[in-house]
This record gives sequence, structure tokens and C-alpha cells, in this order.
Amino acid sequence: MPKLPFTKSEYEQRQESLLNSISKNDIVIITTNDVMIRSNDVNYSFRANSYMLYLCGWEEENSILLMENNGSNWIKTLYVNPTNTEKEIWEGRRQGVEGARKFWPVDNAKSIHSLFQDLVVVKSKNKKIHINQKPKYFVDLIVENLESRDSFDNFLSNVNDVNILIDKLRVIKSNAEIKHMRASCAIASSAIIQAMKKSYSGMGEWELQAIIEQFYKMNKSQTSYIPIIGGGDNSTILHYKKNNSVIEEGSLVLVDAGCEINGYASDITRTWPINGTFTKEQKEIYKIVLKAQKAAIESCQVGFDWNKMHESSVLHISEGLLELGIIDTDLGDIIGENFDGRYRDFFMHGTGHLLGLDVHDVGGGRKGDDNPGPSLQPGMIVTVEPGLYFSKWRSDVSIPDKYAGIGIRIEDDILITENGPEIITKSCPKEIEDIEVLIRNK
Ligand SMILES: [Mn+2]
Repeated sequence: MPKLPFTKSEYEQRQESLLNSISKNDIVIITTNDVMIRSNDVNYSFRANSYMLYLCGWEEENSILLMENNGSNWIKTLYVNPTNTEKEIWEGRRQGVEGARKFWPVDNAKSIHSLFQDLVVVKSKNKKIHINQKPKYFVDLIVENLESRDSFDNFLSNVNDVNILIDKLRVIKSNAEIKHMRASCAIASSAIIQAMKKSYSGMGEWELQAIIEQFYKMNKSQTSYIPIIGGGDNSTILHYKKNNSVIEEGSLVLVDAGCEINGYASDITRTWPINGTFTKEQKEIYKIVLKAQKAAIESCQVGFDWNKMHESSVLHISEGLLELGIIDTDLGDIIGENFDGRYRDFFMHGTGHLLGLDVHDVGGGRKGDDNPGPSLQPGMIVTVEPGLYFSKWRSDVSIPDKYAGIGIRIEDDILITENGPEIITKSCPKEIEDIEVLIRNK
């Protein structure tokens, strides 16, 4: 019997919460993701769409969840790949219609090949369709059945975006979701500790990546994004992922590497000296980022505006830049009127994001988003990750020589609770002394 990450009743609660805000005359369609080709017959590993995972935990490709009201009840039907011996010999066993109906939190299951005919009926009743996305496999399923020159857009014209309604639910994590998130954070924290312990001057960035990914695999987990392992000047590239350079003696290495448990992501960053001892300059910058990060975490209080954490970290980053003379002007100029001041030369990203089934989880809230975030509520999980980056190669800003090649980011995952912020990645050290002891006493 397949084991789903949540109880049937938890999935049903999520479905009901969504359907409460949908008219009984409408239908909801949740599609999963496309299978993406890597090279000829080789595909990228498939990951189901997060909305599909959230509403029913279905992980197979080429599937649709359709929810329609019959006048008194919402009927939830999963359209899936039917069993097919020939295909299963090559691609692996399928749950098929029977498995989906028996074990998944839906009322009914059908073959994906009958979806089109059912949609024709839906269309004839002129129902509005709320959908999460229109991936290629879904468009193809419809277009290949169209007889005339009718287009997909003509066929499915009465369509509405359902995501924002589900996002409101996904933003607040249930106790069971928090349990998966804690597990994900614990594995990622331990993996980074392993990487710190095995650090030595002259090792390859790829070796640290291998240590971390091995730890994930050994714990039946996987990366939630391509790890960033940047030694020396590579630590200043925000989304560096080549991970193919040697980490020279005296360099810092920035490691941003989260994992995934039952679809739930962790996202953690630590920066450390590869030889186990911070230089004076590395310490100076590290202390600024750490102070900013701690202040931002303190701003993760119930009811606080989302932007407060960014403002807290910007204040400390800016004060630090001023104190070290890296930006030589007044504090107001560095912070800027709308927090768009000169600090952005060296701290170019936001302070955090929501975390959940997606690493950059739904729910918005980041400055500049169309959907201004809600104030922080219990059950939200956010990252807090200020950084400072001084690239050697940049000519658009002036960087003191002694700081060139230093990139530092410190990132923890924070659960918002009535009792204040809870750091769920706290088992991973971030104090200078603790990191040094860990690397030197390996
Ligand atoms: Mn992050």
C-alpha cells in the first residue's frame, strides 16, 4: 500500500478550504508538470507540480485532478496514466486507475485518455474553469482531439487562475507540514556540518557538493535546487552553480544547499574559511552579515509587516559598510529613502522568502511583488539570508583591495510562532568560534 505524506483527512481539508471559495457552477483543474527532455531519450528527473502535491499528493506524470460540483457535493476525480504492461516494463509500475481510486484522497479516478470527452461536457455546460497552469502535455491532450481548426484557446476560453486561492492556504503550514519541514532542515543542517568538517585548502568545490549530496541521498532525500558551492571570488556570484573550481588556501567558501523531504524544501547557507581560520577582513564582513541576520530574525514576529525583516538587515548592513569605510557617505544615503540606497551595490537581493513545497514558495510578500505579502502569521516559514558580496572583477563600484573576493551569506529557515521566531536550522553553527572549532577539530 503506498504511503502518502499526509492523512486522507488532511488532504480533504485542503480541498474543502479551496472549494469553499469556488462557485458550485465552476470546476477546478489542477495539472502537474511536463516531463522535460534532457537529451534525446533521456529526461530530467520528474517532479510533480506543487499544487498537485498539496491537494492530493499524486506524483505520477501526465495526470489531472478535476473537481466538479454535482449540485450537492464536490466530486474529485484523478485522471491518470492507465496501467500498460508494455510501458511499465520500460518506465516502471503505475498506480493506474485502480490504485489512484483506492489509495489517493479522491472520489474517483479515470484514464487520462477520457479527459477530453469529459471536458467537452463541461464546456457544453458553460462552466468556468479555475486552473493552476497549462503545461504542454495538457494542451497536447486537448489539441490532438480537436477535429477542426479550433484552437486550444477557443476550446478552453472560460479560464481563470486558481493559484492565488491555493497560495493563501499553502502560506500557513499545518503541524504535519511543519514536521516534514523540520526533517528537511535537520538533514540539510547535518549535511553542511559534514561539509565543514571535511574542508581543506585546495579541495574542489565539486567535492563539497559531493559530500552534501551524498548525505542527502543516504537520508533518502535529494537537493531542492542545484547547490551553490562558491570558493573565493565565486562566493560573490549570487546563483553560482558551476561548482568546478579549486578552493584556494585562505579563501572563504559559500555553500547554499537545501534538500527536500516529501516535497518540502529546506534552504540553508553558510560561509566558512576553507582552512578553518577567518582572516581579519573576512571576520569584519562576517560579523556585519551575522549581526544583520540576527536582527532580521528578531523581526520575524507575529503581526509584523513582511518588509520589517529586510529593513532590519539593511540597517545593520548599511551601518557596517559605513563603519568599515566601504561606502563613505551618510547612513541615510546608504539605506536610501525607500530602502533602495547604495547598500544595494553589495547586498543586491532581498532578505528572505517563504519556504515550503517550493524553495521560493508561493504567497508573495517580497518587496516589489505584485502581491504584497501578508503580515507574518503563526505557521509561516521564511528564510532570512542577508549577504555582502565584493567581487574582484567588478569595475562599476570601488571595492577596497583587502575585501575583494569576499562573499558572505548566512541563511536560516524560520518558523513564525506566537512565542517568537523559531530557527529550525539552528543545529548548523554560524558563530565564528563554533565554525573554526568544527573545521580545525575534524
Ligand atoms: Mn534562500
